[in-house]
Amino acid sequence: MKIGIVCYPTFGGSGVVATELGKGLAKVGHQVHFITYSQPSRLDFFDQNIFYHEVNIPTYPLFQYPPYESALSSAMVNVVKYAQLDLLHVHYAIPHASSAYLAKQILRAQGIHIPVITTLHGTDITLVGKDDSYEPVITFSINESDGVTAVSEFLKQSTYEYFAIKRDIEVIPNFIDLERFRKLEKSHFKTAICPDGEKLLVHTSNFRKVKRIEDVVKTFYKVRDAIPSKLLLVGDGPERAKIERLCRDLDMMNDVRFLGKLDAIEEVLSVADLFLMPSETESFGLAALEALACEVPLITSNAGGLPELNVQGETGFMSNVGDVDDMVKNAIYVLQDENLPRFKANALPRAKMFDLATVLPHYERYYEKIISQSKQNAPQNLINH
Ligand code: GMT
Repeated sequence: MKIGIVCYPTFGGSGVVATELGKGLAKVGHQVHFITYSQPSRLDFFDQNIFYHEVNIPTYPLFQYPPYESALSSAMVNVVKYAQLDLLHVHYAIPHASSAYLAKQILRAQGIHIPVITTLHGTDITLVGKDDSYEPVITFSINESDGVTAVSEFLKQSTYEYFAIKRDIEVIPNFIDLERFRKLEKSHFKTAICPDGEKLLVHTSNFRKVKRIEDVVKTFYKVRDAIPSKLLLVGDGPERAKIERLCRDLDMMNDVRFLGKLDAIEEVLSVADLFLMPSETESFGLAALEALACEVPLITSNAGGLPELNVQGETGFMSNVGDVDDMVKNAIYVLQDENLPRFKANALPRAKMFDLATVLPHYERYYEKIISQSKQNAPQNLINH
């Protein structure tokens, strides 16, 4: 198949999933065309089946807000036409689904039929999307997509709850490349960070409010009293300055390290003992899956789709959002020397259930189904590539 992938190329779960999916599809022989405003960070190599089309957004003094959606639709039209794509797969509803709808209509006027699949990732539905400013466009463009997928059962149900959706939504979970995300021999890192054999707790995110990083810090503050330990905070974003201040106020800077944005996240996870994700909401929790793949147990909230990933008492524990005391109690229990090996051993088998090799064929089957259904429904005079 020739597949166009549209996503946010920046540091964020939806862009990572879209990029890794494209790489996986290219590996099994599909031709993949990325259409984004900058090169996705995990796409820094040559592959004969991967093409990259940058969306050009001209500036003009009249535009207070450059019309990105129009530029994106035009890019989609050109790539579909000249690369003869079979399918457009857009990740994150805003504004990709509505831009794809416009591209589809433009192509239709030129006698070309292109099926569109929209994948919902989370904040496009649970936070930003349900805002009145976007809701009518989201509802319309989800209903007009030829296929819609969501990354968890929770997200599927939330979409039905918040929007008047009249169509089926297929749940295809996040996945993990177990060749990349695996426990590596990095004991020298562990010795450098934890010179006296302390336990290592890790949190990775884009430091947005929804991640509740202050709960990570408060949890660590109390765990550290019971068990000698260190905390690594990986990533960057709007909450960073506030969290640094909190760590200074709590006089914890000797035990907390901010690593900023880091590509080789698997190297840090390889030496971690516990991963913390106390999010307010989380449609799937890709970062927690990356931790499991590196054999790291989880302390998470029970929000959103996290119960579909973290198995209570097996791969770690879940607590109500904001219940720091419960997270502390659970973290201390998991970190006990007599318990930790069991939780670590349970992590990888759980991650294997979300192996790329299993989830990729799910996408391929869904693509084939949607392409064939939409061909049947398209007017006969339109060209199907
Ligand atoms: O979580 C983020 O801040 C990034 C966000 C995004 O939209 O890129 O991630 C969302 O999509 C990921 C991939 O499907 C999911 O694993 C994350 O759970 C989801 N984030 C939220 O729902 C908050």
